Amino acid sequence: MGEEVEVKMKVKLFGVWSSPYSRRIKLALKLKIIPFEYVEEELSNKSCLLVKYNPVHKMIPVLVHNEKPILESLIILEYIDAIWKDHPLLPQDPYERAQARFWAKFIDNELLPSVWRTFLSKEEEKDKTKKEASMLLKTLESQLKDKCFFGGDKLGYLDIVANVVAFWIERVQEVVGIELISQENFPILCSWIERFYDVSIAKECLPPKHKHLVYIKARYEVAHGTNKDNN
Ligand SMILES: N[C@@H](CCC(=O)N[C@@H](CS)C(=O)NCC(=O)O)C(=O)O
Repeated sequence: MGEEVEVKMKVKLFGVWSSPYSRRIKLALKLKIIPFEYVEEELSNKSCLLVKYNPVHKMIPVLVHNEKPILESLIILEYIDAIWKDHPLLPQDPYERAQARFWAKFIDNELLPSVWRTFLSKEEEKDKTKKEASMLLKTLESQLKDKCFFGGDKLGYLDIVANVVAFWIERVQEVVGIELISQENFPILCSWIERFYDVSIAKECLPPKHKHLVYIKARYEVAHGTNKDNN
């Protein structure tokens, strides 16, 4: 018990409830059964601690382990996997590991910006941006081949990175009214999403749907310049 408390004191996660990036870290810590203290940040009023730990970008998530901050969700996932060896997240094979890292960067640097562009696009650009995002989603889907998860039989590193595809895109498209992922167009990806949420820890980590939809709507209106307060 004493040891448990001590470990708990050592690991802190600074995050935001709605962030898919914080969710990656929460999910990894829970899958590895690592006790941690969660600190909810307010991005419009960032805490001194967040700014102290991440003075360069002042962004969440930040993992603090033994008072030392680790930044950037993909780097934090690798750190967690390197420190806590049980329930490995990254593949053990060096080639597979390199592949997982490649696809994680693909999601963050290519797929997500393209999806966001589609959701924010003007009427005349919608078809073009949607086509581009769909192509990138197809490319990602092709990585599943006949596997249950991107990581193989078990939910792993790339599944955690892709959690944003599993819940965020689905919810944003509901708010925005642009259908990017459907059972018809992406049957393999949709089956993966179902399997993802059959994992109880992954389901537990989901932001509450109604609260999340309200939040996405407000963010979308601001980003799209349609918020009444902005006019
Ligand atoms: N590349 C970063 C992205 C994290 C990110 O975008 N965090 C957002 C919240 S979802 C943030 O902290 N934004 C700070 C701000 O809006 O000032 C990661 O993977 O950790």
